Amino acid sequence: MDDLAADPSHPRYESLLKRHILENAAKKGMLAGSALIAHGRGEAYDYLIGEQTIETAMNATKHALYQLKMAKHPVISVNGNTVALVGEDLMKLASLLDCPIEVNIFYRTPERMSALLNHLDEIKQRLDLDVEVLGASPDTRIPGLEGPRAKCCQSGIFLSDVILVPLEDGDRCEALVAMGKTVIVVDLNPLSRSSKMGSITIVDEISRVAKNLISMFGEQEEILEHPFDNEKNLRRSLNHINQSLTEASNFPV
Ligand code: PTJ
Repeated sequence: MDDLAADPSHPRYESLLKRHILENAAKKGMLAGSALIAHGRGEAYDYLIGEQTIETAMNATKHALYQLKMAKHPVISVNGNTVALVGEDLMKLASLLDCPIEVNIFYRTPERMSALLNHLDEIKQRLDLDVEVLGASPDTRIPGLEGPRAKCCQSGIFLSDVILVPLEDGDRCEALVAMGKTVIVVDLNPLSRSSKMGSITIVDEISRVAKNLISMFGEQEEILEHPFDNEKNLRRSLNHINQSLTEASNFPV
């Protein structure tokens, strides 16, 4: 990012870079009006977990990867923030999983859809990836949802048995679960409706999650505790936040 004023030696460089990437994506028409608000909320929770992949997040990530690899029809659903921040890594992950990636946005406009599809297409050409990018022509709907946010593709989201949906809206997450899918949520807020609704919730920043999924892809799988208990894992994530705050405030327990 050559036009970012901050120097890489700045202690908050990573955070400044992400904001800069989102600012540029907004200028290209890729983002929803509230995208930066959503990012800010994520940043606040990231502070609380220490801007790191905590143990519970790694546990959820391992389960998520296992489910994605075992799936008959895995799919990666992406929205504006996700394409801007980790479009490239999620395209690489889709290539490893040999699954489609579907642009499916909450605040749907034709202009945003084409900006996002063009961005992913540019990545596909540049990296020479054989990934099917869906979303341009939705041909069915997610049952139980009203309006344009229900639109999706039959061969992508609709058919999928396991779906990775970073930064998803709680309502849509609930509707996907009701369709019988294994829904993998990535959300820094362990208290959000999506986090609670998901089958596997990864309480971590999407850039770290994407890197972890890619780096663990070829590794020998560990024996995992089955089935995954999302509620318990979320409680453990909240406990991590509680403990960090207690330590930071030096409050006697
Ligand atoms: O592109 P669209 O139209 O689909 O809209 C995307 C947004 C994100 C604007 C939309 O889905 C939205 O308003 O989301 P919410 O309801 O604000 O929820 C976003 C959740 O993602 C919040 O709970 C944040 O804590 C979390 N979040 C934000 N940034 C990150 C994140 N989680 C992981 N990594 C992040 N970088």
